[in-house]
Amino acid sequence: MTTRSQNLDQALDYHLRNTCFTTPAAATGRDWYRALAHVVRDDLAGRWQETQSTYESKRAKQVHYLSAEFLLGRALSQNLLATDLFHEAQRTLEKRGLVLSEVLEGEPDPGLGNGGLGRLAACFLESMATLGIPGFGQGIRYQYGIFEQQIRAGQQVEIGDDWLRYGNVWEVPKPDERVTVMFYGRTQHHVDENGQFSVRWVDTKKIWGIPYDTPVAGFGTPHVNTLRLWSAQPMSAFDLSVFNAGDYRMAVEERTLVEAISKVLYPADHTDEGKELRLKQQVFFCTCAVADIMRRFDQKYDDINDLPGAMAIQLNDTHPAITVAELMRILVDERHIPWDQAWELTTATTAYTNHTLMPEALEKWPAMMFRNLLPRHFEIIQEIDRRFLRQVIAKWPNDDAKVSATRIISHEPDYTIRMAHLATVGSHRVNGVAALHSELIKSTLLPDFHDLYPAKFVNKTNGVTPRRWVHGANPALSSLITEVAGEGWQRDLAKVQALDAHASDTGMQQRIREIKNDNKRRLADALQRQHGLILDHESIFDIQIKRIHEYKRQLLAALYAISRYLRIKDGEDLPPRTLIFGGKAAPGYAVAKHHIRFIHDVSSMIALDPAVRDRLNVVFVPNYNVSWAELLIPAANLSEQISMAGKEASGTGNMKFAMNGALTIGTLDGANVEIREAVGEENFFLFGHTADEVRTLKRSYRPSVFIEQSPALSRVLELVESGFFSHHAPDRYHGLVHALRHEDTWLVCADFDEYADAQDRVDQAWLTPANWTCSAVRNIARVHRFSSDRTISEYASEIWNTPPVELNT
Ligand code: 26Q
Repeated sequence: MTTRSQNLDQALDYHLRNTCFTTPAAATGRDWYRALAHVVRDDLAGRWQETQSTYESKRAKQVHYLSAEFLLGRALSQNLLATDLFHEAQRTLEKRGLVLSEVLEGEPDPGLGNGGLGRLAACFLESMATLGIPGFGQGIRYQYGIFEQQIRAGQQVEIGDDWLRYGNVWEVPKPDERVTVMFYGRTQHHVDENGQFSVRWVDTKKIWGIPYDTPVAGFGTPHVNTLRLWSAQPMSAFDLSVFNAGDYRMAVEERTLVEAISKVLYPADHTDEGKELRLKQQVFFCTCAVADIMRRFDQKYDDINDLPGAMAIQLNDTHPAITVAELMRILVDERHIPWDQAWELTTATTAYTNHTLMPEALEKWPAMMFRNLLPRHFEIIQEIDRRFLRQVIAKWPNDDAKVSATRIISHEPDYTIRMAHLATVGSHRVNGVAALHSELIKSTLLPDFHDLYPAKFVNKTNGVTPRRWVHGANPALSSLITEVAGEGWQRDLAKVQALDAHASDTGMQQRIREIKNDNKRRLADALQRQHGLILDHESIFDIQIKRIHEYKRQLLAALYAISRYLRIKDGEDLPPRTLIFGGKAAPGYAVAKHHIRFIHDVSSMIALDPAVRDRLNVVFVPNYNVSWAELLIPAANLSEQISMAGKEASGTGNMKFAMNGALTIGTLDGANVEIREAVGEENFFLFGHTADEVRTLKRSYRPSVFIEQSPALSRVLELVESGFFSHHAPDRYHGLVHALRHEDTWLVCADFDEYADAQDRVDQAWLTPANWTCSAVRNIARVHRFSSDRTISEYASEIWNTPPVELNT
């Protein structure tokens, strides 16, 4: 009889020789990674096929989650856990003198997303697989993911992320399922012999969409779902019959233009530049997804009225909103369904999630650009708009202001298509991603739409997968939870509540502190190895990791660090802190890049001061990504969630930190509100103006009022102005201080003193370790609601109507 471990060892040997074409003696680290990944892939293959054929044979309703971003993170470790091969792999490699954790680092971190929205999509796919819901991700197979961030002389430098360089073990190309995508051309309007009006879209430019499938393994279940990412390819390879050298060059250039569509992820979050290539990306993957969905539908159904019962389409923000027009085009033009019926089917199938209230992130396409690229879709949107405005006028007769506020194709100041309006009108549900955010959508972002269709608007508070963010990232905590709560908590996070009763036990507290300290050492080791950074693991690890954005207020934390520096210089006895930042700035976002430089300059000056550096260390972790998050979050004592209230739709890092026993310092923004309710206000450091107060204050805000009231903030601003942090360029931060004194759009000055007070409460709490650790345990035990399983169950029952499917095994 062979054991699983003998099998694994043999399989590893097999792939090393026959997939990597090497030998155990000659294999590189990357060879071992590739061989092990193939072993796990083989283990998934049968279950993947079984899952997909069961979904088909049962005609189970499918969810297609359309997203321009899937920020997956590394797969091997998660797939080892899902297949229950992790410990076998560890033992097998150990016998060969290798360390699994090192082999796992041979995998590139696929960064096909910018931040929260993309990572949420990845958590959702994993939860759908774990819950046995027939979920499909549909997106773009970017050849280049989010840029690699390097720091040179304190400043961000972007390097292209050629993540497919060494191949991708997990993806399976499906060229037989390629689809045609059309752009440009013109429309022809006909009346056929039966008097039937019809439209043809002709003279189009056609390209291929080639699907690549990645397995998404459920945890503790045989279900394996599919993420399907589309790659753009020209229809014809260049024409070899062309002898003319100029034509040959043009044919090659043509190929480059087509391939550009899936070449690179736009590295911006919350800014819409209205670039044609991005519009093409969106059209490309929506067209592919809709064709794929209709092909799957046609295989099992022949009555088009069954569509909403067979398929659900979830739009991850407005990036896939063109789907509404494309589905209408297919139904009306290609299947000759009457408009009203087609509209019923489209809206009953589609739902839209909004992820941001930031005005600059709301997508608006110039109407002329759109009409040129998609003449037929433009006509369809005009017709949707015309019919929608009839409803607006019926509700608000003679109200031109309502018409211009709500119309999909806006006329003022210029002709643009407002994608949030299209998505809202074209969906049967519109959801926000935290309770506060969903209220703000109704009251401020889309109030007229809410008046028209109140029942459309719902809330689905975000969640994160405990498999990656606790079980995978924090194995020591995972073992402790299993000891206390029993097996199975990974699939039923509510079980973790069992820890709450032990929050005051000294034994439990000792264990929790040891785990946290080990995680802090693990992080410190990695930072020393990779960046030469030295961290004091006995200090408070105070971490702010997220995209660099003014509304997220990294600047508030940096200014506070300066205040702390001054207090330590003054001889105050403050507990040692390590303030850790990580995050990328959009390459075109000059202010955010300036903030990165500021953090580095502050960090350097503090590090130069022997009187302070043992008590305060400011660290910037370069190239923050999912892999770094997995090291940083389990090591945090304090989680910084300090956005200006009303601006962070939800946040999901906040949830990951709390699950790993960090306490939060935060504003009443996004999901912070619900996290604080869940953990108890005594276990959360609250500060700052509320969203309502922000609105009122902003009417007549003068930052100088707050600066004058605050000796601490005044000193900080004066020191920055003095050029102390940039000796060789003393005016480097004059603009930054000037903006704070005279504008302060993000209320950094107004919230500074309350933030500093909250930080004082953090210090006080830290000085009583029993109380701190008790709060940490309460956080771990009480945030089970923020599992993405809970979120997905709500989407499934309240939006999609997709029950779990049992496999016939
Ligand atoms: C749009 C047009 C052109 C270029 C870029 C964009 C663009 C790209 C990404 C606009 C927005 C985004 C990303 C938004 C985002 O990540 N929002 C976050 O979503 C999370 C998941 O719901 C929330 O937790 C965060 O609060 C929210 O900021």
